[in-house]
Amino acid sequence: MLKLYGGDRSRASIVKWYLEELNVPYEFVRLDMQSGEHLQPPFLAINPMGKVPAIEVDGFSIWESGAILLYLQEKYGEPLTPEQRGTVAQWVLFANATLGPGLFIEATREKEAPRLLGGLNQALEGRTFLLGDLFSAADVAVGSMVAYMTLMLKMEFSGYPNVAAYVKRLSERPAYQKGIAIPIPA
Ligand SMILES: N[C@@H](CCC(=O)N[C@@H](CS)C(=O)NCC(=O)O)C(=O)O
Repeated sequence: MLKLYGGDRSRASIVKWYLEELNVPYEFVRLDMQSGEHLQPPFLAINPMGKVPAIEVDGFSIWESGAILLYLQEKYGEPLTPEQRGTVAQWVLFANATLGPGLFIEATREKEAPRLLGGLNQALEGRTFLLGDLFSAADVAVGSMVAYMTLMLKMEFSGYPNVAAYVKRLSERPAYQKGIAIPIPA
């Protein structure tokens, strides 16, 4: 069975959400990160960087939440066209390399928020999900980032109505509730 390695309140929730969406059976291996279990040889053999999340399946292991999402989409998700795959990769990379750092780093937040959230708001115009009607790993990557912003930065998206509606829509999904488990205020 697929093993998902994570800690309490870690980015493993992102992967958990997507595994629940895909209905893939998995075992959650909770590492005691307080005591540094993620820095011990057994876990370093899975991820030499000593970071979670990581997954192990059929003797194969992979880490970095974005890479894991893309792998799971390819292995268990609906077949996508090359253009859809490219678009999913674009949003997953945007979530982890641009949106997260731009908004979680206090020094850049004020400058980056209008541009990044404004752009996301525009991209969501007339769309249910980032690929249109099809839910994908892109929504897990971007959706979990905006959910974390709601929870950790107490951000509200009142100036970005499409983003606010999108976050609410995602948070109502049963798989989100099992994985991320962050209530989004009404
Ligand atoms: N870019 C990585 C970030 C991984 C990461 O920083 N994970 C944190 C937990 S959320 C971690 O393992 N921290 C432990 C440490 O740095 O010692 C990803 O998205 O997977």
